[in-house]
Amino acid sequence: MTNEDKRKGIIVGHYGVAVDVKFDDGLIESIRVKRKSGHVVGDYIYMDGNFLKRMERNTIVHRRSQGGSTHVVASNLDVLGIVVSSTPVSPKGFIDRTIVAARSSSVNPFIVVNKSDLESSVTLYNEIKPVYESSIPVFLANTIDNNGIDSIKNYFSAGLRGAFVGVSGVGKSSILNSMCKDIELVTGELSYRNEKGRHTTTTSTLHELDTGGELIDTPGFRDFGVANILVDELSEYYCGFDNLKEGYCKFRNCLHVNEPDCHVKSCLESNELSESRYETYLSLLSDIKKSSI
Ligand SMILES: Nc1nc2c(ncn2[C@@H]2O[C@H](COP(=O)(O)OP(=O)(O)OP(=O)(O)O)[C@@H](O)[C@H]2O)c(=O)[nH]1
Ligand SMILES: [Mg+2]
Repeated sequence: MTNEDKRKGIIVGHYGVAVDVKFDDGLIESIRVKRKSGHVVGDYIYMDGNFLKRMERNTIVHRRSQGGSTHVVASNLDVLGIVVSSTPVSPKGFIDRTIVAARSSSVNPFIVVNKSDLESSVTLYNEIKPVYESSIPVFLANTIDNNGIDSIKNYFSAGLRGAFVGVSGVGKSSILNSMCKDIELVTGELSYRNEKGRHTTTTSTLHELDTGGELIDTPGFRDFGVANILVDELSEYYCGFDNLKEGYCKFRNCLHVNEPDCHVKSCLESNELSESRYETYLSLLSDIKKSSI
């Protein structure tokens, strides 16, 4: 039997020693795997006898945990949805780090500001929108009256495959439930004590949307650290340098810190680049330097 004839599918759920595979004939089956198989939701697989074999990945999004270990969030994505809300608050720099992680994996990031029924989330949206909207899509939505949910569905309807990432409690699972009537993910109240999420979702799962496209719900985490990129790659992916007027730095591997004839620094001096965007870049640069030591 050639590889062409083997049963193929995609991993749609991951449960430690077993994965749920949706085969090309539409059937979903649970298949046992080794605990540290390294498979993730989004992986294309084929069956070799009773064994599941992973095919080469097109895209891989990595995340560094606070403990310093690297995780694969999902594979074979077109887009990555960064979900935030006014409560719980996401860590400083979270959006920028996640954008860099997505872009460095050739995955297009977008932002969803959820809980627009809360005035504080609308304020957050008004802060975020002018910074990012010229580079990536920024949506405002809520799952109470579902305002804004159709725009996210339209975005996916071209047949995109994406994943939602964000801290626990921002409403990733709730948005998925609102996007498709067949999806019934468990959602959880915030803790009364500190208004943080309770890590309700514990495994990643992939869902087909009835209006087109596929979306992976992922467990919330405390922060999204950038992994597997080099310091001189950062400015290529950083959101804020991409719309600067045409120009070149003297050195090809310029880090835009102290180098002479730096185009980014000249844009900063002429106020084309804001101080705060530049400072966020410097803090990401410092994070990446530290993590690569
Ligand atoms: N006010 C308001 N609350 C919302 C909205 N969307 C979700 N919530 C609430 O936020 C809480 C967390 O929602 P979840 O969907 O479980 O959040 P999550 O991001 O999936 O959290 P984890 O699975 O723990 O990562 C729940 O109490 C939801 O009812 C919204 O648009 N407005
Ligand atoms: Mg969830």
